[in-house]
Amino acid sequence: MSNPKSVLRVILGDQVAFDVATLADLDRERDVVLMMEVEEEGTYVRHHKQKIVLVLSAMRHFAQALRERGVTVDYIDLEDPGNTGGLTGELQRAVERHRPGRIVVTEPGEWRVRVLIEGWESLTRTTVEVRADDRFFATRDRFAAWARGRRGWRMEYFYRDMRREHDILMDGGRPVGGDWNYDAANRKRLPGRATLPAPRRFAPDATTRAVMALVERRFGSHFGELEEFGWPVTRADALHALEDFITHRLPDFGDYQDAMKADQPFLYHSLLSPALNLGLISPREVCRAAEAAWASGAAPINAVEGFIRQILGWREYVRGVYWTLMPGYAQCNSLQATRALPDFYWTGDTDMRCLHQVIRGTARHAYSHHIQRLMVTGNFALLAGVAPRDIERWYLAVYADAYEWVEMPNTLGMAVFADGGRMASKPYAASGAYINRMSDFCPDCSYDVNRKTDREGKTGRKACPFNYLYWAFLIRNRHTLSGNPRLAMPYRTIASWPSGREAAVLAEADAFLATLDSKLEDTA
Ligand code: FAD
Ligand code: DLZ
Ligand code: SF4
Repeated sequence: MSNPKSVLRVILGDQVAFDVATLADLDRERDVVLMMEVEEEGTYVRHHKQKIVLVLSAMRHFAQALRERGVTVDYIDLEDPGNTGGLTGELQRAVERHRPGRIVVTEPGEWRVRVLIEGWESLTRTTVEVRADDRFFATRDRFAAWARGRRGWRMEYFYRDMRREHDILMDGGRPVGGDWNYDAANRKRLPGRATLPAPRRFAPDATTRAVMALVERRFGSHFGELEEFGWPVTRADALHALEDFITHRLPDFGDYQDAMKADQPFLYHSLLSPALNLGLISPREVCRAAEAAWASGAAPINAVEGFIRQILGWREYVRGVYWTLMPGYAQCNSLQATRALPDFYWTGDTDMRCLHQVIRGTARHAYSHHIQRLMVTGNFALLAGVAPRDIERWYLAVYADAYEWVEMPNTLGMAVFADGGRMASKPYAASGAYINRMSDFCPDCSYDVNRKTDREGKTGRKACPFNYLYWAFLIRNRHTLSGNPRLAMPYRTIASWPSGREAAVLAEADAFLATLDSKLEDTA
């Protein structure tokens, strides 16, 4: 029998928050919360096993927490008989079961799911209310209003507006400490003997262990390992993770934000993105906790401002870029890059130690920090001319924190410059010298970071591929990039080269890139 007054409230996997808009006016007597484990959400890209465990375990814990608060939850298990495997199929079945008066859902984090939801009303003949996701500082409309009429979008100016509007790190109308940005102080290399604080990890409980077994059974061939799973899957765990970061790592976060170290993927980073993106903690409480650490003298301004900028600035900004430019954004390819993703992105099987380190770390933890993503795997894909869609799907598949709204602009805009500069003012292209400066990867690599050409030198090692790939990238994209004032210096360097050098660099790059293609053919 139809129940016209009841509401079916749909909670998606990355909406496991008591304060999500869907639940704002929940009536415990009449309403039903619907949560659906479905095969399709684990396979539309073949997610890292840890990401699937994280989302399903967080969903199961949240359903339990809702039930403990007296809420009726209709929870669809992945292995329930009759599970159709898709969100829409499960919603239709739930509407037949409950015959609600209306359906309420909060806007999803991916365009793909938004399109699904748009079809729900006509499919189910039930009114569907889609609510704005107010877990962010800026609504989509707020970003659109900021972007409207601006010729160039730059995160820095959006961020300053956010600081003012939300009164974070402000002293009246001025930024605390006098500056908006302390980045110049935040590019230190790690001292060789630094003792690193181990971040708090969370041993899987019975619920998580059951999901781990399920994921091995159903998604066993996906990329990644489960042995070191330690992500927070409940709000209580996420709050402990926040406290652990603020106390033990935030004070040094700024100094070593860009540093990399072999076998140390975490350094002073917060590891909070998986919990933030699921909704276990809110960006507001994270920023306020960091601000309080500064106010009490527990952490310096360069660390606290640098950290808050990542969340109040970058995180909000990339979401605005995504929703403003989709769906066309997914197809952008301003540098017309077409190479297939090298196979070693899935295996880590490469002599380039930096890439090996980052990809192996990704397989073990479903995590790598920002500079590893941007300046190692991203930089290589940019220099090698990997097709944007290939590398973008890779980032969406391999990280525990990956959802299109945040992953896609970071990849297409920041890492591979496929959007022609909507996100970043220049490509983040760098030679081996950058990686050598910011890490300890190079001394033990089978390539020589100090050699520029492909022959062996005194060390018996060949030149670092990042070196000639960097110059070949600039030469090949001269037509598109040479007018960019921020690239004037390297183009002046190329102009000063003796004749024949350009051709030699291109030939070296081609010879190296051909080895990647032939490996792909071998595995095809
Ligand atoms: P910290 O270094 O401790 O930073 C604190 C928080 O700031 C993060 O938890 C995150 O919420 C936010 N943040 C930092 N940098 C960014 C950024 N550039 N964009 C948005 N938020 C940011 N982040 C994701 O959450 N999901 C993704 O799928 C994702 N894909 C990325 C792909 C590429 C190619 C690149 C270059 C970056 C990507 N990032 C993504 C941004 C960033 O790398 C991660 O947010 C960060 O590494 C998460 O680790 P952490 O929590 O320890 O971050
Ligand atoms: C990532 C993910 C996975 C693996 N599984 C589910 C699921 O079974 N059910 C669900 O509601 N959500 C899942 N998710 C998260 C969704 O993919 C996410 O909500 C959308 O991509 C929108 O951001
Ligand atoms: Fe990477 Fe080159 Fe350094 Fe090797 S030498 S670790 S390839 S930057």
